[in-house]
Amino acid sequence: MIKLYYHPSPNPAKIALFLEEAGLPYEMVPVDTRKGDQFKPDFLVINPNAKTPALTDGDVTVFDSNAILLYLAEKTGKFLPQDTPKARGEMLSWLMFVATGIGPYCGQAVHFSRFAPEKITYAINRYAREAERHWGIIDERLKTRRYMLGEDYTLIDMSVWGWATRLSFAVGEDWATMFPNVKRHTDEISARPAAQRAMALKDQFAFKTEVDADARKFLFPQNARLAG
Ligand SMILES: N[C@@H](CCC(=O)N[C@@H](CS)C(=O)NCC(=O)O)C(=O)O
Repeated sequence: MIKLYYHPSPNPAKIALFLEEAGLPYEMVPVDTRKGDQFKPDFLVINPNAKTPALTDGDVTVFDSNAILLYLAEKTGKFLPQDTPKARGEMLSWLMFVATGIGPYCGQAVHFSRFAPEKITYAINRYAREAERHWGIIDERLKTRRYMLGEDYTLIDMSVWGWATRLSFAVGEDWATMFPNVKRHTDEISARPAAQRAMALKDQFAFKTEVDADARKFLFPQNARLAG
């Protein structure tokens, strides 16, 4: 049985969506990152990077959301583009674009605007504008295509959807006006029954919601070095 190490946040959401879309049986294992579960020795064996999501499938262990999407797509043969070098090159480019651009810039935009102990105008602007620039590229692509790779719904759409559902948090309330094609794409995916089931996963466990002083210690352990 596949085990999904899950927290209700953007990167694990992509994997829950894939598992639900593919109809793969799986067990959700809660990792409450606001309570420090990501640093428990048993979890660090699965993901030495101490982040969610991670997945085990028998004796296979995979961590990092986009690696997991590719693993599941290759395992099932589902939600992949055509098996040609051209289509595979396109798929890999967009998967890495999400992994190295969308995810990190949205994450840092949220961090500096909402969680950093000091409001640093330069950092807030740098990450917010870069997050916007990356979403602008996705929006432009979706202007002429129903899905990221064309007419077929693939793992790339699921990868984009993870952070798209948190865009108001990452780039602000007017995200839908700024990125109307992303809005159309996100709404279409969110309405799918599999996405509804993926979004309901968080209700199976009482995850901590407060980002209080204890949670900050686990989420931003490097802040301890600021004290001295
Ligand atoms: N590159 C990783 C990033 C994973 C990540 O940052 N996960 C967040 C949730 S979206 C997390 O576990 N945060 C808790 C922490 O940083 O301690 C991926 O795509 O899976």
